[in-house]
Amino acid sequence: MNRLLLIGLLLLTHLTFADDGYRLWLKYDRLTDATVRSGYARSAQFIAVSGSSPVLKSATNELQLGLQGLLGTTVPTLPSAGTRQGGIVLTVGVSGADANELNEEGYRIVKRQGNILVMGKTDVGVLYGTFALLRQLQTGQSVDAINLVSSPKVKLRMLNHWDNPNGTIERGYAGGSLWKWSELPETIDPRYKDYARANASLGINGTVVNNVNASARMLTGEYLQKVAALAGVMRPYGIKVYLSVYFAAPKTLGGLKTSDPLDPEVRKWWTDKTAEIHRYIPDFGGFLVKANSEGEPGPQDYGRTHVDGANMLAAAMKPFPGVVIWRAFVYKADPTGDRFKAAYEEFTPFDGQFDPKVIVQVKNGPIDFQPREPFSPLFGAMPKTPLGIEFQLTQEYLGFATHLVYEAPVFKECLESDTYAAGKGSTVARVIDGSLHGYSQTLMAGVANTGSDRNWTGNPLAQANWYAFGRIAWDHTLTSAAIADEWVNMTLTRQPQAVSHVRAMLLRSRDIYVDYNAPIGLSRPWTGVHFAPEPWQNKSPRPDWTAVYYHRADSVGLGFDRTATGSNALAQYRPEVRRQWENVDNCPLPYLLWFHHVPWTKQLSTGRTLWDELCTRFYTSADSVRWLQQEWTLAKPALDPVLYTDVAGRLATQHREAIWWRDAWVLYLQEFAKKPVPKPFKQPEQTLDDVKKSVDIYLLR
Ligand code: BDP
Repeated sequence: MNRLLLIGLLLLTHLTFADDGYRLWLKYDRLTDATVRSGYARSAQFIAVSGSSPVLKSATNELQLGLQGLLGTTVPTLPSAGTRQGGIVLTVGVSGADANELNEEGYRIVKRQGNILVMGKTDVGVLYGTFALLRQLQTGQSVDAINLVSSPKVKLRMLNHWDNPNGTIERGYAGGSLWKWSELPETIDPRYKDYARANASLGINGTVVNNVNASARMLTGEYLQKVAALAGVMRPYGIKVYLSVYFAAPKTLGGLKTSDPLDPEVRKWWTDKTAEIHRYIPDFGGFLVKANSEGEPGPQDYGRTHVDGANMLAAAMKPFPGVVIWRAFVYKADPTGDRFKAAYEEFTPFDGQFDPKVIVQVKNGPIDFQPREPFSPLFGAMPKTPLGIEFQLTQEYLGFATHLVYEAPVFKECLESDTYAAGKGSTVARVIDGSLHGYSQTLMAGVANTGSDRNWTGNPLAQANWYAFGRIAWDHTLTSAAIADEWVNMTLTRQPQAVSHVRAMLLRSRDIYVDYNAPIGLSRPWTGVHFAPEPWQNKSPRPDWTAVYYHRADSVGLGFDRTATGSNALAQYRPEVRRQWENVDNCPLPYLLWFHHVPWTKQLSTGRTLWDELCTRFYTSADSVRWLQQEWTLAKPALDPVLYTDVAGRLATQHREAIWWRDAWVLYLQEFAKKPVPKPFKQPEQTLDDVKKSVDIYLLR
């Protein structure tokens, strides 16, 4: 009996204290520093809120929840502050100087007449301000003279879920879909609300709930009811719901003879369907379309163009505020072509021809979410078309849920690249936020890394990528380090030493991964599952679905010549950009093999030959995973033990797999380079055949 009691108690302690990661960065654990806590408590004696919209209710509830957790006291809510001081006042509607610098979703937080005022032009602005105030408290900032002004730089900040109606997720590594389609609309999982809270805390205001490889089923009345139920949960958090659509739905679902976008019956079908969607979801966000890409149907099946397809949907959307997001991720099986050039070739001729409701969504790089890519040349080449950007949070090419890769530097690197589209300073960020070409439809999308795992993202540290995406979509000038600091403080620990260890890990993680995976501008060393090393892979119905197509290793050297002597993809960039990359002698190393076929013996800017440089990177990066492990251990005393152990296990696996990658690359490339592994590194213990066998086994079904 006593034993049982003891086990029960132990279990209870475990349940109470173990951090399962569910609360993400909205943990609101009690502040341990009593002075800080009582300082905050003096400024948060009440919450005054005039108005009762559902969004304001969300703000008030969140503030109460947060203060209750952080301060340990229940804070009363009043309809107005009256003459009282020492509280937090949520106010919709700003005028005069307060209104300056604020757009419709922005907020201003000031200390005035003894109260903290959270103001916005709209209730959603106040909601974002509330989360910003909570962030200040969570990260231990003073609120005595608080003065914050912030407005989102991009209008549509959204997650793209690649979730299927059968509950699976394409490229999902954190369990099944969040959406329990079979239970909807009757059963509303409380998790939907927590998802909405997490997104709203970052300013994410849109969610595409289904896969771009869309099922027509999502457009049936049955599913629209389910989607409407989700929209009902999202609405009080300022989030609109969008749908990916299957272009051939008029035929497969509507029973028409064609899905030709110029056919009157097809146009009517979409017009009626769009109206029907709005009967279920009056504030529907819009459509996301993958057309004529990787086998998906599209207007080209009928001899029509992307413009015909997109504008047809835009016409159907005309009576409503929603948008049509048309993806530029297209490439054809062209044995002589260069996949790098495909999207630019297909889309630039249409610049200026899309309906104003259309936004063209472009992946950050020209190929496909590789560990490191140059920015897509489309960003510098479509001044008359609103372009949105698409990043991938789910780590399809970044080691799934095992390897640690903090992606803020991936986003920043692309956004800070200069396209020179309108002279120096024409960064991708300024194209995307509309300031360069003056468009008002602006969009940043992240392919979600969320799933049904209790901690949402599989690897608990991958939550930082969701967080970073949202923060950057709101304000692309935030630094990777500042975002990492916020996230670690809010999510893992506020102990300064531990924060600095974890911050260091996050900030170096992407470069470490790149160096054992695809260093110096290599890409796609894998085919099928996008995880195991397969640089030798040379068989496929399409040349651009082999690994050798991308790295072009031969007895002379390595890399894809995209200069004028090769595919000339570089000609798709402005001359200023081209000049940075076209000369093999001064092309920055991160992009070298993207643009040049470099001899093994060529001396690089580091003083090493290409072969030696590659080996140095493969070996030191695999060793650096050990460093990640050490940093994690140093942070251990300040971390939740369950979370610590979870991540420690993943890092150990990452180390083993980094060596797997290193050996695969070194042994494979050595066949061409015919050189020894340079000292002090040692020749791998296994042979190329050993590694190939291990990969074959990994890929066995
Ligand atoms: C590729 C993925 C594939 C997606 C495609 C896309 O492997 O699953 O459907 O991108 O973005 O990276 O459409």
